[in-house]
Amino acid sequence: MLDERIITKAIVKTYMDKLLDYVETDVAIAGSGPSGMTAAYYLAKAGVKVVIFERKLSIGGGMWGGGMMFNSIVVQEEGKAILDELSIPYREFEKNYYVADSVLSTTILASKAILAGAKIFNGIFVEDVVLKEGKVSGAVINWSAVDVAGLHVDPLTIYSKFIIDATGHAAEVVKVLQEKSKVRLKTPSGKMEGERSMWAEKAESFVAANTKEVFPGLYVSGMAANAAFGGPRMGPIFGGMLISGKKAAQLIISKLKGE
Ligand code: 48H
Repeated sequence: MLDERIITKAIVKTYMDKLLDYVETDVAIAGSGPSGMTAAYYLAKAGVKVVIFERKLSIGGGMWGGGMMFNSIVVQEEGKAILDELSIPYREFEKNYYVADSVLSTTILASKAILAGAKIFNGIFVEDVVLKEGKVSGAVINWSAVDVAGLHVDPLTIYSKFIIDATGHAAEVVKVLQEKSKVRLKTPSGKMEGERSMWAEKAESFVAANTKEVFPGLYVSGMAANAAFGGPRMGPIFGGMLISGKKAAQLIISKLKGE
């Protein structure tokens, strides 16, 4: 016999316990695209307490869709090591061009991150940050459904030693910080530089180089790094997203260790 009340209690209690556990965390990541999930995987693997808040119900961001909804992704030589490390299958198309199934890549990446210890809260978005004494020290979160319905409902707040803006092209966390607090970012102009038009080769090296702290306590990864620091887009080549996520994790791990 199945008791619906027990099903309800099981879901509500475990969810609330999980959420309460993440009111304080080492790292909060906004967005579960490829860079955010890669960062979460490497952070969790290193024993860092990490949570992802994802606006949509589905994880994966722009990875599912491959290029123009042809559901394959391309990864170049530099990113291949991460595919190998995650045991994501691929085949060589031409020298330096490896092709992977975008659905399998997304699901493996998500499961590896979660199994390594990262928590994902989907259907929740980061709408603002906690800014105290010149440092970003938490995330202000709300249900995506509240936003979609246009309801006037105040958010809740979690504390986090570091935040990664992995929200993709929009760099939403950097944007809200700039717009509300008029802070000077660590970009050339002190403001968000904005994404530039397609140049895959340049964009891929740019994203790796510009995955870094954009403001005390706030890191950027993936397309948010290019949007913040003024890099071009690269289309459906995903090596840079994986490398960027790994780099964001490594930078934060070093900071947490006080290196
Ligand atoms: C919580 C949020 C919020 C918010 C957005 O766009 P993504 O896939 O991000 P990346 O940077 O890891 O990967 C980019 C890649 O997918 C891509 O678009 C490429 C390579 N484009 C090149 C080109 O030329 O076009 O994922 C971002 C995720 C999404 O799932 C959003 O729903 C989510 O972040 N998100 N989550 N709070 N405020 N804003």
